[in-house]
Amino acid sequence: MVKAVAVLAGSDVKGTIFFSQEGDGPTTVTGSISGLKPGLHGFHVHALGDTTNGCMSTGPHFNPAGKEHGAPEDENRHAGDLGNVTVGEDGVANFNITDSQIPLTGPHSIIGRAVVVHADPDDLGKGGHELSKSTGNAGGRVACGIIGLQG
Ligand SMILES: [Cu+2]
Ligand SMILES: [Zn+2]
Repeated sequence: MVKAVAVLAGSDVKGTIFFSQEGDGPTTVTGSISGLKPGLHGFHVHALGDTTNGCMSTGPHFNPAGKEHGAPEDENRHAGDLGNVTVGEDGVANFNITDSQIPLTGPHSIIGRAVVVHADPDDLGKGGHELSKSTGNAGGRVACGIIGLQG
């Protein structure tokens, strides 16, 4: 079992996101994020674990296969496309995601990259906006954390 964690520590938004993978199986992503406005918020793995310029320097969505932006269940998606998290009226999102394209080992490992939560919903590539096929038009990067190995 390989485990990883990312801590989101913004001015208002806070959260901890846990990743685990057994062998070559899918990766489980669980966590809680607070301080967001209620509704859907885009949630992705971005390519770089670089926060020298805040979340802006984490690069684009992790996309080792050179595909278009999509929904987690789509064949044509970025590996980092985890869809949306749903925030309740209390400003908290709790989630449990299982995904096969974000391994914690091997050449396409997400260790050392970043997880980013956005201001707006991810349209999953289907919104018809000029940004739909690259970012899901999910708006600003509200909070991010670098994915690091956990013992
Ligand atoms: Cu993103
Ligand atoms: Zn994407």
